[in-house]
Amino acid sequence: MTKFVWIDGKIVEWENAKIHVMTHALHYGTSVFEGIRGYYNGEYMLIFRLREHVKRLLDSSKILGLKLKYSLEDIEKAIIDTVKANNFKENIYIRPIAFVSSQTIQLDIRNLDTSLAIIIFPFGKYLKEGIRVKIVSWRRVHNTMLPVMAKIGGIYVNSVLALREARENGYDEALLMDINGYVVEGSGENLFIVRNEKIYTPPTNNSILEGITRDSVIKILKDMGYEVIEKPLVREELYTADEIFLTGTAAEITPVIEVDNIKIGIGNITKKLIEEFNNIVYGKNKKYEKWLTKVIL
Ligand code: PY5
Repeated sequence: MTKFVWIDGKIVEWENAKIHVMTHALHYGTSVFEGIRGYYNGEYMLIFRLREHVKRLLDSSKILGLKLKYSLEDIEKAIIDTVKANNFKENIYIRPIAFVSSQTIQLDIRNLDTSLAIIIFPFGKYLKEGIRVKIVSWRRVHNTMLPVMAKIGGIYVNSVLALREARENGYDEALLMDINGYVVEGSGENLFIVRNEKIYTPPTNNSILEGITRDSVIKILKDMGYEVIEKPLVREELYTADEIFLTGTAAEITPVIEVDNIKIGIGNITKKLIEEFNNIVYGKNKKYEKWLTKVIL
């Protein structure tokens, strides 16, 4: 359905957005990417927290050591141009990806070429409303092993294996523990729990991706008058939680209804938060308008 893809400064037709099999990133996972949502409100497209996503793409590139030829402003403009070119009048997902594009087996990437592509497609729900999760046996790679704060392609093998284990056991999503046995995040989502009216989420030094939805949700909850505490979480705190939800660009705010076969209710805080989040992303809350980039189609 997508007509146009942006690649290295040009907008090309979907069929022509191709790379060679010897591309470095295909062999070694040397890519960094973003996932961004665009919400269509019937009149125009609202891109959620575009600047923060592009900034994280640049930070990920810096951590991996990719030399991008484009500035923050260049990439923002390229994304907006690609949104306009495709002209989707429905909700979309935006996937910018920078990757080592040289055709070589060399591991030394210092002098290799980097390409940037921007792919856009219509996108609805990623997970169902109310999911069953399993704390899987694969551990989240520790940030002394790989820089998990960067959204690097290769690191996602960790998520792929975790999700496969959960799905093969009949669950919808995986939760991973870190090397120290703290439950830290989902295969593609950050974790929040509500216990005794307080809200907890693992801190960024717990080998998590520093989610932009996580940051948004912390701000929204605080504005709603709740206390949000960043602290490591053990399995038993999840089993005895009043509410659990996952956050992410794809997952948005997804309530968890079961952890390892233990039932958890969808409570009022989660419900109120989802309602508030939906208002915000569709531009119905003036206070958070700064999070939205309006694109007239
Ligand atoms: N943790 C991991 C491992 C993630 O992959 C993601 C996002 C998040 C947390 C949440 O980050 P944010 O709120 O900034 O999106 N995952 C991607 C997404 O687009 C890919 C999912 C398939 O949601």
